[in-house]
Amino acid sequence: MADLFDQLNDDNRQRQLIAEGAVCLPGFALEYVPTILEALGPIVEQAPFRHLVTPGGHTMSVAMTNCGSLGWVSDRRGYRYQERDPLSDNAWPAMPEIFLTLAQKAASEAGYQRFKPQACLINQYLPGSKMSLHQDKDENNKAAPIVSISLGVSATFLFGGLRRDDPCQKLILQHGDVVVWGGASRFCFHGVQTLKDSEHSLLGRRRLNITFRQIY
Ligand SMILES: O=C(O)CCC(=O)C(=O)O
Ligand SMILES: [Mn+2]
Repeated sequence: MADLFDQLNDDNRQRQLIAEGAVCLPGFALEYVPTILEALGPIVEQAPFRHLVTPGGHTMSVAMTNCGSLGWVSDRRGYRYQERDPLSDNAWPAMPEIFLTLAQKAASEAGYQRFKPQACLINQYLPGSKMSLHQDKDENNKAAPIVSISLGVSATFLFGGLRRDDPCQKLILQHGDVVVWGGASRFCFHGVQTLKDSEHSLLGRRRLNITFRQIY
C-alpha cells in the first residue's frame, strides 16, 4: 500500500519553475535509467572516478569523471575544460548517443532549443559528500543552459541567486529528476548539501549527478 501511495505521489510531482529560466522536471530521466547505467559502466572503466583538487589545494569530496569531447577538470592551476583525461592522457570516452538525446530533450522541454553539449561531467556522491555553493562559469558559451540529471540517493539541491549571499531555495532531487537552468538563471549560485547515509535500490548508498554543458 505504501508503495502504491509513493508511486502515485511520485507520478503527481509537477514540473517546477525554480526561477526565471530554471526548471525542475521530476522523473524526466526515469525511462532512460537502465540505458544510462549500462552506458556508464565502460565510461567509468576507461576514465575512473577521481577526487580532484581545487586551485586552493582542497580535495573535493565528490568524485568525478567525464565523457564527451571535452571534460571538466580542476587542479592547482585552475578549473578548465580539456580534451584529454589527465589521469591517462587519453581522450575522454565518447558521449553515448542516449545521453545526448536525453540532454537535448530535457533542454527543449525547459524551453532551450538547439542545445549541443560537448561536455558531460559525472559526479559521484557518497554519504558525507557535498558540493559548496558555486556558479558554473568555465564555459565559453554563456547562452546555453546547464542540464543536470540526478540518480540514486536523494539530495538537497540549493539554488540561489546571482550573488553568493542571496537566499537559496532547497529542492529535494530524487532518482530520475532533471534540473535545467539557463537564461536569467544561468549564473545562479547552486550547490548540494552533505549527502545523508541512505540506500537506493539500484545505486546503493550513492548519488550520481550527470551534468551536460555546451562549451562553445
Ligand atoms: O550534483 C548536483 O546536483 C550539482 C552538480 C554541479 O553543480 C556541478 O557539477 O557543477
Ligand atoms: Mn554546478
